[in-house]
Amino acid sequence: MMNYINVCAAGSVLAGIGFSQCGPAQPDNTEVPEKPNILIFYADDVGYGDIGCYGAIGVKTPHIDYLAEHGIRFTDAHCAAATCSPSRYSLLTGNYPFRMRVGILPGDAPLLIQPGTPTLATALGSAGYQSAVIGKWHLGMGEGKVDWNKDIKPGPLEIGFDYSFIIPATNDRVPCVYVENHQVYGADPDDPMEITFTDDARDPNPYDNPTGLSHPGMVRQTGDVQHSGVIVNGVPRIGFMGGGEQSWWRDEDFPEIFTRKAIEFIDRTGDAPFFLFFAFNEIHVPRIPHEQFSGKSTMGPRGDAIVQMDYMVGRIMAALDERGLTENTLVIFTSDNGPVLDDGYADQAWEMLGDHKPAGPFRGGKYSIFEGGNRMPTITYWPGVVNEGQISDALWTQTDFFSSFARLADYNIPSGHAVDSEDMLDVLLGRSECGREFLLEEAGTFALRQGHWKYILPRPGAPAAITFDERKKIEMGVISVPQLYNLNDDPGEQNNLAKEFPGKVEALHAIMMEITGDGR
Ligand code: NG6
Ligand code: CA
Repeated sequence: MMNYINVCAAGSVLAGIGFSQCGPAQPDNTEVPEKPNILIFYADDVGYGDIGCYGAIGVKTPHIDYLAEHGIRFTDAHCAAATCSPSRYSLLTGNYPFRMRVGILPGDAPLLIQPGTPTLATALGSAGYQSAVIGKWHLGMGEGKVDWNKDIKPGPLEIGFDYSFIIPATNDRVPCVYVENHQVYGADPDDPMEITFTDDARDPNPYDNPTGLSHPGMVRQTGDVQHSGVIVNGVPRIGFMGGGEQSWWRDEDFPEIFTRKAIEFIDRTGDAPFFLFFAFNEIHVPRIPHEQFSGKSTMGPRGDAIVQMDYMVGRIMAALDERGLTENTLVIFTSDNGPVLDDGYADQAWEMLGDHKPAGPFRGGKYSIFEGGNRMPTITYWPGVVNEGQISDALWTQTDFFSSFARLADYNIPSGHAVDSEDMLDVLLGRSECGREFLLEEAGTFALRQGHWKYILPRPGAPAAITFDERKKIEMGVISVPQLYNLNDDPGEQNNLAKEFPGKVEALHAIMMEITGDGR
C-alpha cells in the first residue's frame, strides 16, 4: 500500500501547494493515563446542527451539551462517508470505505469485515480491553443466507467484540429483531422466523401476514413504496418477515433495552478496561420514540428522537458516575452521516422543522458529498485529561480512531492495515490543533479537503449543475464538472472557484488520485 503521507512529505505532488497552517498545541502537561475505558456514542443520521451546542433550535440536548462544556467541541471532524455502512466500516478498520467498495448494505448482507482483519475491537482486545457493540450494526452477518433460527455467525464476535446486542441492519428493514451474540433475542424454537429481503414492497409477500401495501389501514406511520413491506409494531418496513413474532422488536423499547444492556456490559467488565461502541438507532427512520419523549421537541418525531438519544447519553453517563468510572473513561460523541428529513416515512420532519438547520451552516446532508453529508457534531470528554470547554477546528475523521486508540492502548498496528488512519490522539485530547493535512470524503464521488480548500471530483455523465433530490430535498453535489470551494469564506459551498484556481484543482486532483488509485 502506498503511503501517500510520505509521498506528500517528499514533495512529489505537493510542490507549489503549501502546507496548511494549524493552531498551536495547547500547553497541557496533564499526564494521559494508559488504557482508559473508551466509550463511543455513535448517533445515526444526526446532523451538525441537530445538537444544542452546535446551534440546534428545535430541540434541547442538555446531556450532550454537558460533555461539550466540560470537554472539546470539534468544528471540522468527519465521518468517512455520507451513509451508514461505509462510515462504520471505516471507523472499525481504519480504512477508507472505497477500499472495500462499501455501500449501504441490504438487510441480509453477509459480514463485510472478514474475520482476521484487525479492527478497533481486536486491537483493543489484544491490549486487554473487553469490548462490546450495542445498538445498530449494519455491517452484515453470516456468510451467505442466514438461518435466523440457528447460531448467526460470523458477526461482531468474530471480528473482535466480546459481546454484542444489536439491530442487525437498520430499523427500517428486516430482520426486525435484536441479535444478542449469536442468537435472535427472545426467539421461540417452536416458532421459527424467516426473512425475505426485497427493496420493493410490490414484490409478492411470501408470508401470510399484513404489509403496508396489503393493509394500509393497519399502519400508524406511512412508508413510501420501498418502506411498505411487513408491518412490525404498526410500522411497515423494507422486506418481508414471517414467524417468530414474539421476538419482533417494539421500537419504543429501544432506549430502555439498549441502555440497560450497556450498563450490564460495563458491570461485567470488572477490572478490565472496556471499549463500548454504543451505536444509537436514533434518529434513523422510522422515528418512533418512546411515549415519554413524545412532544418533547418542537419538531415532531425527528426532534423527539434527538431528545431520546440525549436522555440515553445521560443515563449511561450517570451509570459511569455512580460506578466511579467517569474519570477513567474517554467519551466520544459523534454521528455516522449527515441529516435527512424525509427518508421514506411521513413523520412530519419537514412540516415541523421551523427555523432549525439540521446540517448547521453546511450544504447537503445524508447521501451528499457536500460538508453537510460528513461533517459531524463531535465531542470528546475525559474529566481531568481533556480540556474543559475547548473548541477545536482541527480537521480529522473517525477513520483516525484506529491509530489514535492504538497509541492510547499501546498496540502496534500490523503493517498493511488501517492504512488510512492517522494518529490524532493529541487532537482528540486537545493537546494539539494540528489535524490532518488531507482528508478524503466519499458520497457518489470523492472530495478532498486540504485546510479550507475542498475539491470535488467530477463524474462524467452527471448533470452539469447541482440538482435537488425532490423527495429528500437534498443536493447530492455530484456533477460533471470539477468543483472547488473555499470553506473559510463559503462554508455553504455555493461559489465554485474551480475556473478561477485551475492550479489548485490540478494539485488537489493529483493528490486525490494518489490516494484513490484512479478515482474510480
Ligand atoms: C436507503 C433507504 C433509507 C435508509 C438508508 C440507509 C430506501 C428508498 N431508502 O436505501 O430509508 O434506510 O438506505 O440509511 O430504501 S443508513 O443511515 O443506514 O445509511
Ligand atoms: Ca446513518
